[in-house]
Order: sequence, then structure tokens, then C-alpha cells
Amino acid sequence: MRPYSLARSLSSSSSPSGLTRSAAAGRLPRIAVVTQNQNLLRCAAASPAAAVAVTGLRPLSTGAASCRYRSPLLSLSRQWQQRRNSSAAAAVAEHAAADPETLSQQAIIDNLDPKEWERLSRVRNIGIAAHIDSGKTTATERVLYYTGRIKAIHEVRGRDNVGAKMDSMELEREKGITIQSAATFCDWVKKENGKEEKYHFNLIDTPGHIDFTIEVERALRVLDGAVMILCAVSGVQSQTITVDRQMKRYNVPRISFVNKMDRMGANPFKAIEQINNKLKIPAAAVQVPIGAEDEFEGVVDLIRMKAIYNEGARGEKVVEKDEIPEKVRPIAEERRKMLIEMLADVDDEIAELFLEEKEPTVEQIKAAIRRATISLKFTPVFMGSALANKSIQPLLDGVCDYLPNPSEVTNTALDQKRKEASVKLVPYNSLPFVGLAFKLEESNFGQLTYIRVYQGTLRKGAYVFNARSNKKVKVPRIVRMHADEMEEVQEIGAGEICAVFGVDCASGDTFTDGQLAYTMSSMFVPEPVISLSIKPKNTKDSGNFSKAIARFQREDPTFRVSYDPESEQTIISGMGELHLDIYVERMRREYRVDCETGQPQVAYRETIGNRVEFDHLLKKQTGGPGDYARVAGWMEPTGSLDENKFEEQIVGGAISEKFLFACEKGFHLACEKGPLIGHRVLGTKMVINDGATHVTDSSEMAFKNATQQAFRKAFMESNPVVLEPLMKTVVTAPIEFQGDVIALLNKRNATINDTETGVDEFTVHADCSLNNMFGFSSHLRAATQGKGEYTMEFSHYEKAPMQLQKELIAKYQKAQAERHKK
Ligand SMILES: Nc1nc2c(ncn2[C@@H]2O[C@H](COP(=O)(O)OP(=O)(O)OP(=O)(O)O)[C@@H](O)[C@H]2O)c(=O)[nH]1
Ligand SMILES: [Mg+2]
Repeated sequence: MRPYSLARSLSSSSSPSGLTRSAAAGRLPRIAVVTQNQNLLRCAAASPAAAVAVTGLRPLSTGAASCRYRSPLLSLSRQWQQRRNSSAAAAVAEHAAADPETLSQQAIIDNLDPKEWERLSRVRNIGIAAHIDSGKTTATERVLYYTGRIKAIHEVRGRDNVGAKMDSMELEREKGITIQSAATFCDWVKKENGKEEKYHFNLIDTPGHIDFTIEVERALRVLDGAVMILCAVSGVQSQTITVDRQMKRYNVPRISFVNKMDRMGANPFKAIEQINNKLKIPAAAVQVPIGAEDEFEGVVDLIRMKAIYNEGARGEKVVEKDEIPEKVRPIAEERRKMLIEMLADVDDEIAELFLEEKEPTVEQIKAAIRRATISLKFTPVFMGSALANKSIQPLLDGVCDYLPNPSEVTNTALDQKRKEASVKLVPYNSLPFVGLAFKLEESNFGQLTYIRVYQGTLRKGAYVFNARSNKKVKVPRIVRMHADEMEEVQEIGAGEICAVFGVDCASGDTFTDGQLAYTMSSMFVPEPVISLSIKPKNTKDSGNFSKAIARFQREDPTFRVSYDPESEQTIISGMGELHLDIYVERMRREYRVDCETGQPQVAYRETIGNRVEFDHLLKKQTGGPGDYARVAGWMEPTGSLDENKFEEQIVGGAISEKFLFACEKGFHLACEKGPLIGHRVLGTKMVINDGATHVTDSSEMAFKNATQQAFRKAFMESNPVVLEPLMKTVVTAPIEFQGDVIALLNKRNATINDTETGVDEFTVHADCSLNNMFGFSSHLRAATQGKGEYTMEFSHYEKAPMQLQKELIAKYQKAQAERHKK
């Protein structure tokens, strides 16, 4: 017999449970089909008694933490157990590398050391993500208070001017928005049926503004679950749709929380309907409100049918009552029925009970919600008011009950030693270490690198290898972050999140113990769409200016910096005006550098028009060794407006491999600065199929230059086009301004796609060219007495209007001519 439960792993391999986070971000989720047997096991996890009754299995370890079941035959002496565990772990790791497809997540869980299971089953790595201003930071502040991490609650934009804990940056507090995501950890004691269970949360509060979307992206890349917050009045908003896309991209299960139940016009059921219809995720309420707006008192838990209220100055006391207020009972009963019906749609066990017209038990409902949430088929919807300190604690119980622990999420990596074969990562502390650096931050004590440990243990003083640079580095300090404070720790186990000091790397680098050559896929980084020239007002500040620029660039992959040698200007690019404004402001505050900036510029692109053949000869003879390179072939559109492609189809060695490599380099250089208006080229392919080499005069430089020249000539002959970014724009304002807002959008040539009218607000969805949207925020403010809001997100590149193309080309040519004159 193999030392680990192979039989189990093979039997469940055809229907792996859990959730696969694919190595290639963006792949469709491989959602598990849970077998009948596993259904029972999972259900057992929620109810020990039920497990014994149904499966005849018994808990391996005793005590409140136990949710694992093994056959009584596996009960072994402790010493033997330890030995068994270490060899079982090694065998699982071997299986995970050799044949990941047949290793089920359940087998990984089954072979966890019982102590490890006890630890991991109580860990939740979660993110809070939502539209701007929906109350993420306000809710997180309550979480920190109720878990005892902070001693007092301070509000975002509060009158005491202290600001919420997680918005620790001065600018965040001043503006009342989150700019950088912040990590923290806390312990939540869940009380159920008189029992107390302590859970450890690693939590990341993310910004809602689209300009800082990369912060959400990288949080979701490494977290196991998320809380999606919605505003009870506005429901699904533009950024809800963006974060929904991001959660889907990384297969992150979520629970939903309808916040702001105290606001006028609050309607949680509208929000639920929108999750179903707009986000296309089956969603149902697990609570209903008792009262609404300023009479919002608490919620009814639909699963246990209990009324839950908050008492105490800050709602710290949770009071549960069996009596449900009469006025709420009908809706509670109706919504409970809807919940069970919806679960029957997404869960086999509830479906069976439903068909047999049997009422599922509380345990069965909870187990079904957990299964369906983890397999991305459902989201349970909680509700409350963070600001009014109502119903946050039941949400925390929901995180424990329905979001996965780190061992329940499948994470994969690519083995560089075996042609990038996919391997599963196994969250056992005893195995070789694999971790992902997902965020960098400069602190007063040096560079902080946030790491998610996927496998093995990260220890203080140990050496780790950067899989990208192959550099070995020592880990001098490990800390757990609490917003801007930190707590030092000696080691961090598999499945947890920490930050380390003194480890130089880039965001997205994989670290291993050095034996494994694993890399984890990088995350999706959106392209910047806006740029401006920048320079320090005083030349004496150049040193600090460069330092700041280098730091921001390292921390934020959507903030790019380039130097234009022709205009001798430093150009910064980013996701929007606010994004760049924030960096200019941070430069002033944190580095004392006042900057001058140019007008924001749109990141235009260029693309080839039609297929053009070329045959270009570069030949210079000026005494001594000359230059000689001939390249021939054709250029054509790739068919999609993204990556450029280079191909060689040389037969007979007319150009050697070394020189072809130089040609490819020349091609990519030429694409960086397009011939038409000096902007990056997209969607262009170059094929070289012939050429000539001179014995003494040919060089890599000559071939690189020849390719660039050929590129420019052919590109200009192809009827090239200027492309401009189109933005998905969503404007929301009080109804009385609808006419003015529409007129404002029409004036900017926007295409209006949809208008929704709510109780007192309306929302317009439109496509606009970014070029037409400069200064829109101040016009909107003026037109709506400051009450209108808008968000803008890059959608795609499209051919710019002819007139604009002509203007841009003329401007570029004029600037070029002037430069040549100098
Ligand atoms: N009425 C009401 N207002 C709330 C509630 N929760 C938060 N707010 C207010 O909404 C505003 C935004 O709250 P934040 O917590 O900063 O929202 P956020 O989602 O973190 O915002 P960003 O990080 O900027 O996206 C603040 O003025 C809060 O006081 C609530 O439950 N009810
Ligand atoms: Mg916030």
C-alpha cells in the first residue's frame, strides 16, 4: 500500500472537489462536480453528528476544530502517525508534480497532518472589493473593532479627523478614498450552538476607484475568497461589474453584503436581483432586514430563523431572539423558500430533498451554501449597515461558514525544469517552500514585499530563490501587516500571507526553496491610457524625483515611466487623471518635490493598414569596415489590435540566426515608437523571408537598423491608422439633472448605450473617446451642483476620426521638423 490515501485520490480524481485556480490566469474555472460521497463528507464537515450518522466515519482529531473524518482503521499511534504524515506529504507532493490531473483536492486535504488541518481549516484569506464608496473601509473598521484589533472606531471623513485604520495614507484620509489596498489580520470567535470557534482572517481592503484597479487585481490573485459589498440604494454599479470580472478571472468565491441599509431608498432585494441578472451569479438572501432606512433595526437569519440585533454603543453586543417581528415574518418565510429553491438549482443534495418535498435541516442548508459558494455556483447575500454598526458580526460568521480555507483552493504552478509542465501546489508546511510576491511597498524600514505562501514554510533567516532572476536571498525579517503597523513573526506556514523585508524583487515574482523551479503565473495588468510630461520645478530636486519615480514604478505595474529623447521629457503614464494626480501629489508630500506637468495626453496607438512587401538594403561604405544588411519580406495586420508579431521564414541561410535575432530586436524597437505619430504600434506582423549578408560588413547592428528602416518605410506605405482609446463611461446623478448630463455627453460625441432611472437617481452608460473626456469632471460637477459622479474604464482601441488623425500627424511632423532644424 502506498503511504498515502492513493485509492481515495484516484477514486475522487474524476470528480475533483474544490476549485482550481488555473496557472494561466483567465482560463475558465474548472468547477468541480462533487460526488454524492463527497457531498456527504462536506456536509459532515458542517455537522460532526450528521457525519457519524451518515457515513459511519469518525473525526480523526477531537475537539471543536475537528472537521476531518477518516476511517477508524486509520487511527494510529502518534509516533507512527507523524512518520506516516511526513511520508504521505512527500508522496502527495510527488503525485502533485507528476500527475496533477489525477490528484484531487480532497486527497490533498485527506493527507494533511491533523494539526495542520486544524490550523488551516480556521484560516480565511479574504478581500473586500466593491464599487467606490460602498463602505469597504467602513466595514473593515468594524471588523477590526469587533475582533479587538483596534480599540476605537474612526470614520472615513469622520469629524474627529483621525480617519479609518486601513486608510493610513495621509492623502487617503484627506480625500476619504482608498488608494492602496491595505492588509491586516485578526481573529474572529464564531459562536454557534453554545460553542466557540476561533478563526484567523488575513484581510485586504481594496480601493474602489477604477484608477487603482491593479490593487484589486493583485489582492484577488492571491486571496481565497472575497466579500463583495453593494450599496443598498445603488445595487450593482460600474465598478461592481469590474470587480466581478476580476473575481471571475481568478476564480474567487464570494459572499455578498448589501451595505447602507440605513439609507433612504435602501432595497436589498433589488441588489440581489441585479447580482442574478447583471452579474449572472445565482444569488439569494440569507437574511432579510427588520425595518429599513432610519428604522433599520437588524436582520432575520433565514437559515436558523432568528432575529439578530446589535446593542451597545458601537453595536458590539449581538442579541439573538427566537421571536421574529410579525411584520417581517411573511417576507422571511417567502425569502427562505426562495433560498432553498435556488440552492436546489445549484446543489444536488438540496435538489433531491426538494424533489422529495422534504425540508432540509439547518446543517444541510449551510453545507449546501458552502459547497455552492466554493464551487462558484452561488453567492449568499448578507445585509446591514456598517456605518450604523449593524449586522457586521453575522457577516463574519458567513466568512467562516461559506468561504474556503486555503487547503480547499487548488493552486497550480509551472515547472521550469519540465517545459513548464503544470503542477499542483500542496499547502503542507513540511514541503519545499513556494510563495508569490504579489505587492511591493516602500516603508520607513526599507522595501516590504508581500508574499502569499502556497506550499512549505517561510522562515526568518532562511534563504529563498527568486525563480525569475535565479538569485538567492536571505529573509531577514517576516512581519504580519496591520495597515501601516507590523508585527514580527518567526515563520509563516502554507496558506498564509505575510510581508518580508530586505527581499529585492519585482511584483509577481515566485520564490522557492531553490530545489523546485516552479513559477506561478503573473496577474493581468491593464495598459495605461493616459500620460503626461513631468519634471521637477527645481533641478536640485532631481535626485529625489528619480527616487520617487523609481519607487512608484516598482510598486505599481500600471504606473509607467519613459523618457522621450527627442523632447527630452520624462513621461509618466497611468490609468487615469486621478491616478497620475495622486503620484504628483505624493511626490510633493513624501519626497518634497514640486513638479511641473504638461497637459495630459491620450495614449494613442498606431496600426498597419494593409499588406506591404519590402526589400530593403542598408549599405554604407565610408572607408574601413562598412555596414551591410539586406532584409526582404512583408508586413501585414495580425488581425487583432494587440501584440505585434515577428516571424522569419528564411530558407537556405540567407541570414544567419544571430542576425535574425538582431532583426527581431529591430522590429520590436520600431514598434515602440510608431512612424506615424511616435506612439506604440499594435496588431502588426512582420515576416522576413529573404536577405543577404556581407562577409565582413554585416553586423548585428546593421541588421537591426535595416529592419527598423524597412519597417518604417513599409508601415508608411500601408495606409496606417491612428487608434484612440475608447472608454466605458458611467455617469450617475440625481434625476433632475438628467437632461443636462445627456447634453454634456452628447457634446462630447459619446455613444449612449443605456439609461437606468432609479428612485431619485439615474445612471447613463456610454462609450466615449478618452480624448473627448478631458475636463469632464469639472463640467459634470458644474452641471449637477457637485452631485454627479462618473467612472471611466478603458474598453478598447478604435480608429480615431479622420480629422483627429490628420491633426495628430501634422503636429508630429511639425515637431519632428523643428527638432531636425535645431
Ligand atoms: N449611510 C451609510 N453610509 C455609509 C455606510 N457605510 C459607509 N458609509 C459612508 O460611505 C462613505 C464611503 O465609505 P468608505 O468606507 O470609505 O467606502 P469605500 O468602499 O472604502 O470607498 P473607496 O475605498 O474609496 O472605494 C463614507 O462617507 C462612509 O461614512 C452605511 O452603512 N450607511
Ligand atoms: Mg476604502
